[in-house]
Amino acid sequence: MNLTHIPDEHPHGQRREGAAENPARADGVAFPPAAREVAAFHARGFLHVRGLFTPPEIAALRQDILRLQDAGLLIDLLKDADPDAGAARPANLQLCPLSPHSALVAALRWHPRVLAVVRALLGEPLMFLLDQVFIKPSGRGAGTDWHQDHAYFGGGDPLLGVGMWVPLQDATHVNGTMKVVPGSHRQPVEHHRDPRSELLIRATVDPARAQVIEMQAGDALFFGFNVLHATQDNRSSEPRTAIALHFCHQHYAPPAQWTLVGPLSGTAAVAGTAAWPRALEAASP
Ligand SMILES: O=C(O)CCC(=O)C(=O)O
Repeated sequence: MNLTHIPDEHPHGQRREGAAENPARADGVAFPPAAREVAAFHARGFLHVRGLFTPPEIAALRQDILRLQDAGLLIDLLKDADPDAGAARPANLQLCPLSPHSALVAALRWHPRVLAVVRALLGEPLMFLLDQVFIKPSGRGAGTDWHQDHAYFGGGDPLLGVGMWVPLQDATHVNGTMKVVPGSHRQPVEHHRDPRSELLIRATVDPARAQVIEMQAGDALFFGFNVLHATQDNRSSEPRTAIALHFCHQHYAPPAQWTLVGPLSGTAAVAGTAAWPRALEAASP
């Protein structure tokens, strides 16, 4: 695919980093993505799908994540960054893997609309790799610096994997939404340790290449394992929470330390597709 023909403007109205404040709301594409939108994913490396989840689904996920946060299960990836800063210290809270702690999240990989999008992007048989949650507390929530997920995963064919990022409230340029570098999915770049954290790595990106993806609760952003992405600080008065699930094609060939779960198709899917409505019903008040 010739990346030199990717137009500068995103066709769905997402703004480029550095554009004026109060940008037009990003609108993404409707479910199910059309063939040309799948082709755009392969050209750019990402796809913003609007309204993939219903408000009750998002509410149930939010409630379940709050339960895990209240139980003290999330760790602060920046806990050693600035020990003298006290309560105002920047924080980037994470729990990974997430599904061992949540039957609802464990069923999310079987959500029929999720599987339909991932199948359209990667083909079959599909496998599941991992899931996690990120919470940026209000006011002091620190963005996650530029990186490619493949740099963490350390193997496999990155073009055969896709992450799904799901904000559990609207995600804006104020509360720390996702930024991506269109077309970065074919080229691994060098990463270095993020000096703020024992666990994070980061890459250097020219901000002019970045696109800010603003999303409404219920939307999902799909992006390839080598897409350069980052989130912004949370400058709002509410926490910003997002969960991320990673899927791959069975031919992904991960390094030995990873265990793929699946396939999420064939006979397993017959039982699997019942998992989401059942878990949602059990989790709903
Ligand atoms: O939600 C965030 O702040 C970071 C998400 C991220 O970097 C990822 O899902 O790989």
